[in-house]
Parts: sequence; structure tokens; C-alpha cells
Amino acid sequence: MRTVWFMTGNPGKVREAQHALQPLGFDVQQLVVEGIEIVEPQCNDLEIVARSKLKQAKPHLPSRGDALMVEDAGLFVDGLKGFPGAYSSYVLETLGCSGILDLMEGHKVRAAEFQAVAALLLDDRVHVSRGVCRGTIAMEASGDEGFGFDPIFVPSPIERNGEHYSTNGLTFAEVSLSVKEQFSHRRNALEGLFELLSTIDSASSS
Ligand code: ITT
Repeated sequence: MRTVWFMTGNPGKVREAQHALQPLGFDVQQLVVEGIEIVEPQCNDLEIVARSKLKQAKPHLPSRGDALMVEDAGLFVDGLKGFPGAYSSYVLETLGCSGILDLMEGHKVRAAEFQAVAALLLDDRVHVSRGVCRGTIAMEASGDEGFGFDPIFVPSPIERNGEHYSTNGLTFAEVSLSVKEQFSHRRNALEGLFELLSTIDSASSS
């Protein structure tokens, strides 16, 4: 089993990555870098943020043969012109879910999306993949599962491989991790990344 060191301070993300990647043969470990502050550039492009975090984390990879992963995500609300977007962490800490609900007062259109960019460093090469999850901002916060903005986000129903998936109006915080995963931006980004890697693996072994 290959080890993937996931540099993040968010245990919710680690749980989701383990759940998604273990069945694909990857052992996901959280990498906590002590004593230095990882600086996140304040810009609206998650890929730039993810690449910057990866570069800063590289000297701290425990073993050169292992993979290093970072992931940057955010909530982009259509009616707020994409806010909080790349500023999601700061906005969650300061305004919280209730602050987003306040900003949405009077907005009839409550469409929003989660975006995630996962970046992986393996054998000195960087691989990047994006995931998106469309949905709406709920009228009120509900549920205790998940983390972050999950209590105010209702994913849109989707069709995949002929199957229909819907949470029937429940927020991500009201459903189990397995259900969130059917829609999740993070799951999409991680799957894309590891599909990319499996094509590289099969190309190099043929
Ligand atoms: P890192 O250490 O990995 O950067 P973080 O929690 O700061 O962890 P991000 O910057 O990627 O993560 O995320 C920005 C914010 O968006 C953060 O407050 C998260 O809680 C929130 N967020 C990200 N993914 C989410 C998800 O799947 N559900 C709910 N909120 C999410």
C-alpha cells in the first residue's frame, strides 16, 4: 500500500480522503508540520493556493518515496459573486455559517458550489485535479455531521452511471459521510487525481 501524506490541519478532510482513497490502495496519513506557518496566498484561484502549499510542504515530506498531497477547497455562492471562495477559511472563522445565512437574506437565488483542488507530489512531479459540487444554501443551518459549511449546504440531485442521487433537501451535515461522498467536490477531485496516477502507472509499466 502506498503512503500519501496529506498536509492539512483539518481532520474532517483527512477522514474524507481516507474513506475515498483506502479502497484504491492508498494509506492516507495526516502530515502536521510543526513550528512553521504555511502561508496561503490570498487569491481567488484555488489551484494557485494548492500549488503554493505543496511547495511549502515539500521539505517536510517524511520519506521521498511517499506521495505528498494538499487540497484546497471553498464555498462559492453565486448570488454573492463567488464569495467567500478562496477566503472560506477566514469567513468560517469570523462570520461562521450564520454569517453566510445573514448575507443571503433577501436573495431568492441560493445556488452555490463547493470547489476543491487536490495537488499531489509524487516522484518530483505535481499532479492537479479539480472537483465541484453544485447545490444551494439552506434557509437555516442543520445537522451535526461533517465540518465547515456542511450545515448550510444542500447538494443538487445528480445522475451518475444511470443512478439518481439526492439527499432530498438535507444538508451535508444531516447525512452520513458515505452519502456526502456521492456528491462531494473533494471525492471528485481525489478520484480525478488517482485516475490520473493510474494512467501514469499503467503507461510506465507497459
Ligand atoms: P487546510 O489545513 O487543508 O487548508 P482548511 O480547513 O483551512 O484546511 P480549506 O482552506 O481548503 O481548508 O477550506 C476552506 C474552508 O472551506 C474551511 O473553513 C473549510 O471548513 C470549508 N470547507 C472545505 N471543504 C468543505 C466541505 O467539504 N464541507 C464544508 N466546508 C468545507
